[in-house]
Amino acid sequence: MTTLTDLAGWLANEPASDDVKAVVAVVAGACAEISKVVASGAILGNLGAAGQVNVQDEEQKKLDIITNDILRDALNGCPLVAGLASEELEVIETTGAVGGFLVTFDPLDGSSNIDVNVSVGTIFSILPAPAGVAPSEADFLLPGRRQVAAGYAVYGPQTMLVLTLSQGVVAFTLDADGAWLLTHGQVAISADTAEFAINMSNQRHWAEPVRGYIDGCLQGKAGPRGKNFNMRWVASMVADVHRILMRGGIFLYPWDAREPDKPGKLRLLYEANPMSLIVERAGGRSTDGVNPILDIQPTKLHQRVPVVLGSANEVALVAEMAAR
Ligand code: AHM
Ligand code: MG
Repeated sequence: MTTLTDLAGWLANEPASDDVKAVVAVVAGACAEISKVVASGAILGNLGAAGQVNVQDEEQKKLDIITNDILRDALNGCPLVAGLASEELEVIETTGAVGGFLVTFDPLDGSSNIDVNVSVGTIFSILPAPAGVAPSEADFLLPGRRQVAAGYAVYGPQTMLVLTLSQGVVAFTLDADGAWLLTHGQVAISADTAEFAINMSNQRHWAEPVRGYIDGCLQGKAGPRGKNFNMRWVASMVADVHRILMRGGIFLYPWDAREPDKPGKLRLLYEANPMSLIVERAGGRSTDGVNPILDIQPTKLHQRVPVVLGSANEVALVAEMAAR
């Protein structure tokens, strides 16, 4: 059997700064710990609802809180992290450190899938912290292009960690001893695809460009696209995006008329920005329908955004239809 490079070995040759690498290693360690807790499920009595809602008015699962605490404790113990923001926390938290980095995260994405043993994940983003002062909320509101690293862990049949630091996208698989081993040295998203991921039950609420795009896919070979499309929807963004990184595809969580004042379901800082950086670095595209997601200037911590990402040519077509 060939020996696989572990995370530390890979980081040693990555051109990013040692400080960024150290923060990535801390997050990776927390994800390995989360993987164990998630895998233990009912054995540790961790499934089910926590009996409270988060800042977005969503019911929290016990594991949302447990995983949030694991990441929060790990980051608080890292002197290179000045502040953190989580989908599960109402406000930012400072650690007492100054300078270094800010970390935003969704500790357990897809948590509606936990109780039915379907893949869930952790998504994170690392941003530069202001120098010389403790960070405030405004310091977190940086466009996605300012991210110095982003990644996610997917807790599926295998636990995997997907990372981008200074360039490219790589993926590690967690072994039985808790080591992250490099299994995918260079991840690239195919430019074309015949597979889309969207929650079809919202079809009646979509705006015209998305309706028109999906209609074209559904008409198959006889329709305007001239080919048959397949549909996949895990309802865990990490799992849907992971599939796209492994074999191409397009993922859409568009604006819809159910809550006309909300620009989408997914959050810019915890979900859309890190996933968009990963997708672009793997050769794919990402848009809110009008602009590249990575160019959006955030105005609020828990800001939501419509998301269309994946295979470049397919995402370009949706953007073109939206511009018509
Ligand atoms: P969460 O962060 O509270 O789990 O919500 C985000 C999830 C995404 O992972 C997924 O793409 C989407 O919500 C699923 O939404 P739906 O319930 O419409 O299928
Ligand atoms: Mg989420």
